Amino acid sequence: MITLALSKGRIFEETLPLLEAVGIRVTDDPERSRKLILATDRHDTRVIIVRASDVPTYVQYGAADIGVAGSDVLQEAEAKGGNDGLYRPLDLGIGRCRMMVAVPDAFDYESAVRRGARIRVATKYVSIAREHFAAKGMHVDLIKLYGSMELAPLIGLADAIVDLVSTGATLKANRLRAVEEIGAVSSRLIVNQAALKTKRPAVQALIDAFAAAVR
Ligand code: PRT
Ligand code: MG
Repeated sequence: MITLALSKGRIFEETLPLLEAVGIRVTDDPERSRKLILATDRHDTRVIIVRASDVPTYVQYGAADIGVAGSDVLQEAEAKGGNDGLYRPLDLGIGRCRMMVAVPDAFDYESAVRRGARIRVATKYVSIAREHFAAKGMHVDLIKLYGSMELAPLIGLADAIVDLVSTGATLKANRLRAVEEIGAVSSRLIVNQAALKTKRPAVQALIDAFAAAVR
């Protein structure tokens, strides 16, 4: 049995066409059913639905053989010192966005940087943010949030946020502007290193098929 870990929402939706190209059709719909283990038209392949930030954990421990995770999630886990036992063979080119520093339109970030001011930054990506500001030599107080980062500067919880931006519509709607890019983000295929040995033919065939589907 091959177990593939995905998260609901954009990763699932953008992975589906790739899976079809690989020759795997998921026969359960996670948005309609409450099932967390989804069947496919291959009797030896199943899909599990987990939180986006839990995908690397499932694959790392071998509870899933393979998974799809955002490079943001992988980078954050790595900065925390995790991700051992994970092999990252492929950029799937889906879930593309950018990790950005953003501030309210009225906040003069550039001047705060010049003055060496200590600012408060709210983010889900505390480790990535810490590395980014340390590299700039900036002193920041980091506030960990689990979602809706865009709200934090609007109600005085923070001066700035570190978050993902794709169209920029969310920033615009909340009168925020991006002031710095931390890096480009896309989703990666991740593979359990032990499964690559013990289930080599099936797992390697899947990696090759995904690579062909991406091209
Ligand atoms: O929602 P949940 O708390 O369960 O988990 P999650 O938010 O981590 O999962 P999900 O499904 O929202 O995101 C999964 C992955 O999608 C992320 O880890 C990224 O790798 C990738 N991805 C790509 C994005 C975006 N683009 C994105 N735009 N994830 C989130 N966003 C959010 C962003 O945080 C912001 O709130 O969309 C908003 C901005 O979008 P625009 O288009 O208005 O700029
Ligand atoms: Mg989300």
